[in-house]
Amino acid sequence: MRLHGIPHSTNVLRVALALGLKGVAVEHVVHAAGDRAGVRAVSGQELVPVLETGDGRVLTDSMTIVAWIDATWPTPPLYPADPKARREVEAFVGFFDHVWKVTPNAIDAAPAGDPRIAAWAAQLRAWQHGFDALLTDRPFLFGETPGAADLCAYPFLRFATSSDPDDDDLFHGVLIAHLSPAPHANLAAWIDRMAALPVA
Ligand SMILES: N[C@@H](CCC(=O)N[C@@H](CS)C(=O)NCC(=O)O)C(=O)O
Repeated sequence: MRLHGIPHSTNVLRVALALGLKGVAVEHVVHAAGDRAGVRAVSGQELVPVLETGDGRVLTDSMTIVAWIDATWPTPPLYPADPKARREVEAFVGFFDHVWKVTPNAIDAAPAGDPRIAAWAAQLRAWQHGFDALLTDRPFLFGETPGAADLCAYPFLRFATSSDPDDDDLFHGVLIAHLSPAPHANLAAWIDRMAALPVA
């Protein structure tokens, strides 16, 4: 299998964590962030991650790939077996990708001084209370073991506590500027817990 990415990619980290938890090895193909020709040649589109599964399939979209990994290597499970519990995790993933992520992207796209930025930033700070509450009395967002919700959110929320000095991605700069775990002790401890997980 080959996993196509770019340096510091949040969405690629989701897949690398899923493979790491499953103990599955992958060959990383790292493209320059500014040159997507190789990604386009493999997948017909420009976003990473792209996973070549080794049997002729080419998968795109990080959480689609995570669901495929979970179905292909069921142990340890990333989605709950119970259908209602699975639906809750899928709803979280939908919220994160189609609601939460819109906010830092909007800040990133807005011109400096845009009056809406303060409200978006306040929304990002407020959502941290929700993540912190989900982590009350349990180590991971939906239970005792890391799962799809954790893989989905961690690569973004980790910017509350750490960043790579070589990472010049402006979107990540928005996360660094507007996320802060203080006073969210559960969230900060979860970020540390997630950072210790194996990454393929
Ligand atoms: N929904 C996609 C989003 C993928 C995505 O936005 N990837 C970023 C890297 S983390 C990217 O390739 N961005 C390039 C661009 O926006 O031109 C997924 O979850 O995989």
